[in-house]
Amino acid sequence: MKSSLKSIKACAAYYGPDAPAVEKYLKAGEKKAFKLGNRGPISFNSQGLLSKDIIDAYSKFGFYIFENVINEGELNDIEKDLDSLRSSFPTGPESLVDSRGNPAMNAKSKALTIVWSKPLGDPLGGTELANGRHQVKMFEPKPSSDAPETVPLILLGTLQFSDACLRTYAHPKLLKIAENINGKDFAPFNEALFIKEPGIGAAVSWHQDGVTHWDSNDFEEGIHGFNFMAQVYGSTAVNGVWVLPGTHKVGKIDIKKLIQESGSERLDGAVPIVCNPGDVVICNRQLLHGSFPNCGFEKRVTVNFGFHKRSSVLGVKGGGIHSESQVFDEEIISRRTKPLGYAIEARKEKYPNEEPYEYQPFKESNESFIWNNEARKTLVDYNLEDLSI
Ligand SMILES: O=C(O)CCC(=O)C(=O)O
Ligand SMILES: [Fe+2]
Repeated sequence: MKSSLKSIKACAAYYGPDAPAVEKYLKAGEKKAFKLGNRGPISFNSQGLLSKDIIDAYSKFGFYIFENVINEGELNDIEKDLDSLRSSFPTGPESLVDSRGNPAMNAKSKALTIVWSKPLGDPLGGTELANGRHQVKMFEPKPSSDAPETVPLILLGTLQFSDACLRTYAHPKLLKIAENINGKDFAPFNEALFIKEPGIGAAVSWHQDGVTHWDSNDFEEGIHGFNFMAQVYGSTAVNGVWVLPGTHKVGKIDIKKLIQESGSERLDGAVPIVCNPGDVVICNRQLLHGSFPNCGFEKRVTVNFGFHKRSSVLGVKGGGIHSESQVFDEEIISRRTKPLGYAIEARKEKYPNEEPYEYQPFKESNESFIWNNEARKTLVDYNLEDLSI
């Protein structure tokens, strides 16, 4: 694990009189994170079930770090795609062209594809966006004078923009984990990139992800699903997601009150998710989490993709955050699952010697997929039907 000491100091300096408190908080959080005991390689027992110690740690803390999941070759492919994608981003929120004047990667998208921010800003905190779940605005440090006016923070609908991310989406061990946690008929959620470039990357204010099931009679710790967070460049106390362990079990949290009790946005008891490149986190969507603006020297890009229990989405009226609110019936879920079929085929093509994941619902419905240009076209705007709960 790379030491983030230099970045911690540089980051703290952005906080003026709070600098010593920030430095202390980041260092202590990092230390605590390593002591939790919720990281290690993916491991299944002889019956193919996820090891009990992993399930227990995931349930106890609400997140677990699978080490060394994405190998170097696969990471290189993702990095290449991210670089080329980044170079074809629009020049700003209102623009349809990239920096060379060519149509931007999302010029034809109807769905929302990029969430922008001012550099080191917190675009969601304290707003009504995303159902007001980001209750408090984080401190927004002043970026250097040569920072761009706006920076991308989130890219949505990743699978239509990157073949490498599409293939990672079908990683057989990760899908096996999804099956262990959410059942063989697990359903998709959404896919996104979180982009935090050094010196400019914006904050994602403290929040819990779920919006639909907090008052359900069937409320339980897994009802809003989970996200996989694959780390391309690693993640640190400075640029990574912070979580408050165990909060996925307690229901909806009054974040303003917690911040008041902690005396600042640096919540007592929170820890950063610290990862090497290639590590993949499983993070319960109910866990209280967020990330500070990236005032350090290392970039973070998270390849995010989530899964639900089928019972959490079937017949449920969507939360309206990632897609227009509508009741998710069998047909919508089946349509929204097709990208997984293409992803499995795309992965088979690239890694013919790997045992592919067999998704039970495709087997039952006799559905088969071919990954080609026709299929690629069907992915355009597929995220209009994200199963947002
Ligand atoms: O990556 C981040 O900074 C935030 C991630 C997040 O909020 C999520 O995955 O739900
Ligand atoms: Fe989140």
